Amino acid sequence: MTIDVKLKAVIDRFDFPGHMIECAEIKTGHINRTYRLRFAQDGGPARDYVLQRINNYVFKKPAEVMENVRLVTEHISRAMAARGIDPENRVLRLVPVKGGGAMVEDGEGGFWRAYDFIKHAHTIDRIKHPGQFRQIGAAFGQFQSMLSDFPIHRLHDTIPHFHDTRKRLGDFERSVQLDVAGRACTVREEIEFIRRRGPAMCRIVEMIEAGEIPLRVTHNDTKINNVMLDADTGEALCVIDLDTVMPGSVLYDFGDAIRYGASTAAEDETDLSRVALDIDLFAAFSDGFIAATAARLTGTELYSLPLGALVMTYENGLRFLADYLDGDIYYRIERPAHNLDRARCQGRLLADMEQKRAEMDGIVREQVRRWGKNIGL
Ligand code: GN1
Ligand code: MG
Repeated sequence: MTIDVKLKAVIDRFDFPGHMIECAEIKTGHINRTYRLRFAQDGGPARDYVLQRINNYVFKKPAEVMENVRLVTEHISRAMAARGIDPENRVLRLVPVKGGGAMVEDGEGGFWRAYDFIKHAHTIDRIKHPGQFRQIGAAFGQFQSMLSDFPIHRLHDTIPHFHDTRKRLGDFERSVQLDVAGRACTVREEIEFIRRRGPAMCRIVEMIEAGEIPLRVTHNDTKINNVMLDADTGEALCVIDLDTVMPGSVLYDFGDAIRYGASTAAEDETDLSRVALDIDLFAAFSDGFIAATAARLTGTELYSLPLGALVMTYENGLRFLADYLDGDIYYRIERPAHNLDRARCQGRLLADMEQKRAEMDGIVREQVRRWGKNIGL
């Protein structure tokens, strides 16, 4: 095992038991740098950990990210215990740093943290069958429901205005004007696609401002690969990637999960004829999510869940396109036009959701009636 000396120096500062026998990079996320480490202990079984360098271009205040993670994981552990569930292997657990704390500064401006790897589990990038997506819906729904009594004022806004569509649109227009990579003239159609939908897509922001829907503790990055599934049973074990847990709308969590998981194609599919909303997957996720949250959400929130799917698809499309215009500085890319491919794919998916909006609304109304009938809706 050859390993970078700087990385080794970071690893040595965490209080891992035993000695390291493996270190491999995991390349799933677009933001943080992530490694899987394996430690052997004399006489005991090997144990796995996740080591991550927090992207401090994206997260300007890593200490605040860590505090949010600590508070939220502690709260969820208590909520599980109160419900008779053993939190072991179901909640992220931070590895302590030698001498205290949970974060290492590497002397070069990098911040690192480590978690126990959720045992006997994996993540998936594509849904195989609706039942699997229903489970993931239930997991994100329970996450929401277990945090419903969390004192929201204690959370830091780790990325201010993260899902503020209006602010995102303003930033997008600035990227178009600055055009630092000289690409704007090649994506006129995509820019117009975003602009035409601007007013309608700011609806969630308006609802929050008008007090029509409340702020809640939300995950804000509910891709399916942010849930660890049991390797044998496929059961959803643990919600991960808690860096963007902040005050937000439940519509964002529902919507981002649908955007990614209920698409018939990958987020960066280049053959747009393959990109559509799979309505059966939509119904399955929605069923699991609404079953877990109906008792806690308001009627307006529940009936507006489909809007969340459209807005999150729109917002991710505009963010990918803005990053393409900015010269690919935010998301990790694997090919030159990767961000443009991602943006076009989101556009196609959104156009399909617009066609299927009435159907989505009908499914949610029926599920709310079914799951909400005991709560007077
Ligand atoms: C980023 O790191 P990852 O892949 O979980 C991004 C999300 C986007 C997503 C698009 C902090 O998430 O907001 O929806 O890519 N996270 C951040 O795939 O910007
Ligand atoms: Mg992630």
